[in-house]
Formats: sequence, structure tokens, C-alpha cells
Amino acid sequence: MSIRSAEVLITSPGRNFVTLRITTSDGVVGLGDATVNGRELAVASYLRDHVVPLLDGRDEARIEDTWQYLYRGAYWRRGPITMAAIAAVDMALWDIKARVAGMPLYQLLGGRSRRGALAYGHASGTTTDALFQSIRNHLDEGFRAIRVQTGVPGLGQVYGVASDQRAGQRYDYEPAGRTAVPTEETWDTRAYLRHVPTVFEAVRNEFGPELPLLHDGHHRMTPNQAAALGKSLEPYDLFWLEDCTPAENQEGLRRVRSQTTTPLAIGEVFNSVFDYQTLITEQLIDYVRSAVTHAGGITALKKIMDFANIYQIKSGFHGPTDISPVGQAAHLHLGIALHNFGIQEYMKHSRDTLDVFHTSYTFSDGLLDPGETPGLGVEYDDAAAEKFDYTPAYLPVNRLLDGTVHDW
Ligand code: EZ4
Ligand code: CO
Repeated sequence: MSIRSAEVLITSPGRNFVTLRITTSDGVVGLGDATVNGRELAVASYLRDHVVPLLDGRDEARIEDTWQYLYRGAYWRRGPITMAAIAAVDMALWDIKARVAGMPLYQLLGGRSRRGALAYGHASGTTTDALFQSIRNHLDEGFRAIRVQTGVPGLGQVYGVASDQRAGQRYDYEPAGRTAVPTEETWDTRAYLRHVPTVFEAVRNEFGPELPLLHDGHHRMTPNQAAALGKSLEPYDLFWLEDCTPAENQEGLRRVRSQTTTPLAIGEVFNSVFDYQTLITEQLIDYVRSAVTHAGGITALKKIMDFANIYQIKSGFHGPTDISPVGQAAHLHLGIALHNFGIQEYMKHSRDTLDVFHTSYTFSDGLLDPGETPGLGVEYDDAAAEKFDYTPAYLPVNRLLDGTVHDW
């Protein structure tokens, strides 16, 4: 058998997705996710113009060799676009290998290590009442761990917080609002640092000590500010504080780590094991946040996790709705098999998205399961996909009160 064709598929059921579909000479089909939110067409071009021509006739069984060929062979290494393109090829080849074997992919990755993958959902509110209601909705849906994001008094729209919680509105569909240029938000770190501990105190008082609570700082703090926030949240026993400082500077986490026992998660914008080298070997973090889609695929993410396992660092793979159901399925196959699985982010995809991507993973009693369908367990519905034309959409941009562009 060999690779007969590779197609780059773009669809936009509420938000944009780039998918690679590889078909073998025997007609076996594999899918890979290549979506980079807000920069989708760059990956599509990288794949179409520079990767697809190299795949024709290759042995689809040689996954490691193909990974190395695309990574080392390009000479230009790393970066989100390159690594998402490699990831898509890697996922599709694992999908094919498992379909040929007639097994769900997790069996080829070592088999089941647990009953299910603990998931967390995203609660948010501009007010305490709205936040409590959002948490209750998630508990009713079966979530057993919850991320808490909150508005900040005096600021307007804050990314990660649905602006209007009525009618179940969700923030992840808002940035896909399809504006020609990004919307802009205003940020004040001091106001945020004063407010967040009061919110966690209220949530603990209302929901008790057991519920695992997570929080995302979205790279907005300096190491010193992050250390202060970590300390002030210690009484509320967070499961993790995510992306507390800008991700480029690994050494910055030393200051945070030495000052607080609040567990730290980082890495959703990372795309290589080298982005984690200091963080892992110095045990500066507790959770790896990478997505299979942005870190070079299953092959690469498994290596990061095996490296992390030596240092008792666990997984917390990035699972927002801009990771397609193909990428999310890959997280579940890897997560169920890894020894050092921690938790899986889970934002349910929209009905339209699930009409395009038919999934076989399940969610019950707080746990996700990849299911028993051979391969990744996702089918792409071309007829449904064609109904949704690509439309540019951007994540927002953050500015300080004086107008300075800030991290977000
Ligand atoms: O900003 O998915 O933890 N989740 C997040 C997400 C990311 C988006 C980026 O595309 O921080 O909301
Ligand atoms: Co995040």
C-alpha cells in the first residue's frame, strides 16, 4: 500500500477548520487536523503547496520516517504553521494505521490505562450570579471539573468570558464573529489581580471544597504578578493556574514556581518539545497544555509526554472548539493510553461542527472516552462541509488602558 492522494479540506461550520484527508492505494482514509485559529489559510497553503506533493506514493505505514522527513527535510524548523501541517499528516497516518489494524488508535499506543479521561468544561460570568449559573449548567451537563473565568469590574469584554450568559451564549463562538479585523479589548492587570481571588472565594463558598477548579491567565502577567496571584489563590486549592506569564520565556516560571504551590499549566501556544525543555527538566510546571494539532501530531506529543513523565508532569491537552473533532479524538486516544494523563479540556463543538465531523467519542459522568471505532473514530461529511464557506475570523487583540498592546 502507499499514499494515493492527500486533500486539504476547509470548512466553516461556525468557525474555520482545516483538515487533511489522506487516502491509500487500497482506499483506506485517514484524517488529520491542521487548524490554526485566525491563520487557517497559511497552513492550508503550507500543506497544499509544499507537503501534499511530497506524500504521493509514500509508504503510509512509515509514520516516524515521514515525521522526520517533513521536520528535518524542510530545514526551517518549528513554528505553529509548520508543526500544524506536520501534525495533520501524522494524525492521518496514525488514523490509517489503526483502521488497517481494525483497532481504535489507543490500542496501538499501549492500550487503556484508565476507565475514562477526566474532562473540564468552561464556566464564565460577567457577574457572580451569572458565573454561578454557568457552573451549575456545567455540573448539570455532567462536568466534574470546571474552568472559572470572570469579568473584571471596570473593564468591558474580557476574552474567555461570554458577554451575555443568557440563552447559553458561549465565548468561543464570539471571537469567530467573522470581523475583517480583530476586535479589541481593554485590560488592567491590577484590577484583575484584585478581583480574581474574591471570585474564587465566592465559588468555593457556594460549591464547596471538592470540585476541581481551573483558571486561565492567558499570558497576561509578569512573573512577579503571577507569583502574587498564585499565592492569593492558594486558599482555594486550584487544580491549575494556566498560562500565567508569556510563554516564550521559560525561565520566567522559576520565579512563579519558587513563590507558590498553586499548580501550573502552560503550553497551548507551544509547538515543540524544546519549548518545554527548561520547564520540564526544572519541574517548573505540573501540566503540559499542548494540542496534538499544534505540537506536531501524536508522534511528537507522545514524546513530550514521555519526557514529562520522568518529572511527574501530566497532560492537560488544549481542547477548545478551534481544535477540530479530529484533533480532539487524537487527544482522547493518546490520553486514555498515557500513564501520565492529567485532565482533558472539553468544550463541546457546535451542532453544525458535529454534522461535518461525525465523532464516536463519548462523555458521561465527567469522563470522556475515545470509543471503540477503528482508527481515530471520526468521519468527514463532505456534503455537510460544503454548506459552510470559509470566512476570515480573528481572535481579539488586548490593549492596556493607555492603549498599549498587551499579551492576552
Ligand atoms: O485562546 O483556543 O485554554 N484555552 C484557551 C483558548 C485559546 C483559543 C486559541 O485559539 O486559552 O480559548
Ligand atoms: Co488557555
